[in-house]
Amino acid sequence: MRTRAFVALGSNLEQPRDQIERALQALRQLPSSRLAAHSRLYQSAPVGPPQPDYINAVAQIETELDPLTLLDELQALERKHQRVRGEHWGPRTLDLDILLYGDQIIDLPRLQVPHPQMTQRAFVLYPLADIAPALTLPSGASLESLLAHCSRTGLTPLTDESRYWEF
Ligand code: ROI
Repeated sequence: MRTRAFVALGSNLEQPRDQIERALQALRQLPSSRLAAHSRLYQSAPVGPPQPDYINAVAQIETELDPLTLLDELQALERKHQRVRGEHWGPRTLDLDILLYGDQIIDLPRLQVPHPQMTQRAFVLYPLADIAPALTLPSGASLESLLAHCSRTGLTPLTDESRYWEF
C-alpha cells in the first residue's frame, strides 16, 4: 500500500544548500517510493545553541516502505552525507526526519511520528505549508492553526516558486 509521508531536511555544515539539493536528488532514488513534491529551500536561524544558519526544506514522498524501513533508508542517506554526529542539538551536515507517515501515530524508541517537535518549529511548518497547506495532523490540528501560533521570524525563502511538483 502506498502511503504519503513528509520528510524534513536540514543542514548547516559543508555547503548546506548543496547538501539539501543532493539529498532531494537522493530522495528521488529511494526504493519503492516516489518524490511527489518538495517545498522551497529556506535559510533559517538556528533553534538551540549558537551555530551557523540552516537550510531547511520539506519533501512529500509516496512510499510503499513501512515506516522503519523508510527510516533505515533515510539514516543510510545521512551517513552517506558524512553526517557529523556531534553534540545534542549541535550543527549537522544532513538531518532527515520523518514528520508524518499517512495518518499513523508511531511511538517506538527509534521513531516517533508525528515528529514530536514539529508543531512548534517554523522551519518545518512553513516549508510544509508550501506543499500541503490544507494538511491536518493525526491529532486533528490543522496546519493553518499551527502556523497562526508560530512566528515566521528568522526564516527566509531562497527560491521563488512556492512548490515543486514532480511528474
Ligand atoms: N534549527 C534550524 N533552524 N533548523 C534545523 O533543521 C535545526 N535542527 C536541529 C536543531 C539543532 C534543533 N536546530 C535547528 O536539530
